[in-house]
Amino acid sequence: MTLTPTRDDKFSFGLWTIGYNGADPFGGPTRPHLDVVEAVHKLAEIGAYGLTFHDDDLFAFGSSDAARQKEINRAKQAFADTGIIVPMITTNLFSAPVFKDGGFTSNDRAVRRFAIRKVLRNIDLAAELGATTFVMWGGREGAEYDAAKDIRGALERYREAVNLLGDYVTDKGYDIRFAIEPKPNEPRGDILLPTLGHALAFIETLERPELVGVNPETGHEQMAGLNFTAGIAQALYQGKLFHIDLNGQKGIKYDQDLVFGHGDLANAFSLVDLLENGGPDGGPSYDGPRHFDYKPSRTEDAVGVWDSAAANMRMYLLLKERAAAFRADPEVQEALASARVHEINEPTLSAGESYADLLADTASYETFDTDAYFGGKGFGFVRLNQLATEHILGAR
Ligand SMILES: [Mn+2]
Repeated sequence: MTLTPTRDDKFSFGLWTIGYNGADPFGGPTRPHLDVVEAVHKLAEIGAYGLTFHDDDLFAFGSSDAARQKEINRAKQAFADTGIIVPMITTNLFSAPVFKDGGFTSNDRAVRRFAIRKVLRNIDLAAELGATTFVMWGGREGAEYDAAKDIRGALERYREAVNLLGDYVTDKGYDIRFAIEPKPNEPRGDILLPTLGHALAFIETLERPELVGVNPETGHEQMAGLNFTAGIAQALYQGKLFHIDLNGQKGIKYDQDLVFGHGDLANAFSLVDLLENGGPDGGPSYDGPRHFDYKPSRTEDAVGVWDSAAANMRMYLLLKERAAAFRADPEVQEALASARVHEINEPTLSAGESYADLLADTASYETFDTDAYFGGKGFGFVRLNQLATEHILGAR
């Protein structure tokens, strides 16, 4: 297995990631602006296949039509020159002051109408550039104060907006699906649809639920103290993993956007194992972009930016190689069998068996000796986890 990224690995980066200038709430930029043409050429050079962006990453908010078109044309030329594609586009409904109380769910109706128009314009651009996924991160859709936001009303407005977008892509015949990106907080005190589970439940209320899935981000789920791999497994189980944002986070604190694997390494390993080996035939369970939504730390210079971009891809490939070694290890296979991991896939009732049959089965209850059943024998999960950890460390 090679550790050199190729286009077949489907690694993509947001323009706002490599283009992050280092500004944070406590200090200004530490790096100059990164031009899109340079970004595209550099991404092609290091082995990525895709670039993603918010409208405002490419052309400043409020740009004239001519200025907007000029930047689109420059980017298109760079895509044509390098073969870099645009798998996903997203709309910025959070930076401009007009969105200070949100876009789709601002208490102000005129802002909500403006927000939908901004998204529709960007969907047209997505279709023009061949993007098939449209991500919706509602960073300002939320509140700091319970009395300031009618949550049920806000969810209804969110639903109204997403239903309208579904009508739009359907009427236009666009090959575009939507992916909601949950986040619990930051920049708002509390954000609507704070976790993957909230988003999955919301999607089922939509008029076209088949058009809408999720774009979970490692750090966002971990900010809520949740297990990212387990959440991704549920999104896959429900056929809703439309896109994924990979990065690193160290526990419940501000959104760190570290390099993938530089946060919870063990969870990053189980995630890559799930994505690459969790399919029905033991192959990949997800075939979309491996998209990095990280930030090169504010301490880094231009060399550090590209070193960190490359580090994301190398971490993914290293973990993919480690996961393959884990799966191929006979001792791991024996430990998995001994831990009875695969037995969870056996239905609890036999084919054709009813609850009446279960009630009539005295061995299942009346004579089932719960005290003696395991005979003191354990599952061996710790041994299995030790083997996984040794593979992560390269000790096996
Ligand atoms: Mn983040």
